[in-house]
Amino acid sequence: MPRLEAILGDITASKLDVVVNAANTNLAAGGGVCGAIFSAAGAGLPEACRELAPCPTGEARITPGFALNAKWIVHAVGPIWRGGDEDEAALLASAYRESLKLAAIVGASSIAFPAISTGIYGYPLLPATKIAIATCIAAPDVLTEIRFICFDESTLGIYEQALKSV
Ligand code: AR6
Repeated sequence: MPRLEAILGDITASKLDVVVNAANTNLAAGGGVCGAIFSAAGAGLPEACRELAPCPTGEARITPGFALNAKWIVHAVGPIWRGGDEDEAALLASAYRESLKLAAIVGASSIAFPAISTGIYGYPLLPATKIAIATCIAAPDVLTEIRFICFDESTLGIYEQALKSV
């Protein structure tokens, strides 16, 4: 099982091998963590993303990290929350699982995730956190370190609580 931890921070500063972006299906720069990653990664990322788009919900794509400290960026598309009856849970789990798969394929050993779908896409934080942790526990063996980067104290509190029962 990988080492799982949650910290407060800005994912663009992460030095782990892979940074995960909470992307949209067009892999275009948006707001939230996606906008921050596009700004910090700089030139090259928009074009790399254009070549890989579209990325359906629940899937992921990988690009270099460009100006980030991370070697790679995995662009994972989580679901928009529509009340819970539109397969959101399975799609969110899939976004995490596909991200882990791509990271393993490039030989990464460490990966940083934001709380996918819980911002602009409106997924309730507690169930999203449980899905993130349950899916990451089953990561491919090469991934030894998985870090959840929480952008605010309330997100960190939920992750810390949920990680206690792992
Ligand atoms: N580092 C870590 N976490 C962050 C950062 C950061 N720099 N900035 C925001 N967060 P969101 P979504 C947190 O809205 O819900 C974009 O426009 C944020 O507080 O970024 O999956 C995309 O292009 C929240 O906890 O992603 C899509 O169109 C979490 O990251 C859409 O938004 C996710 O919030 C995706 O929406």
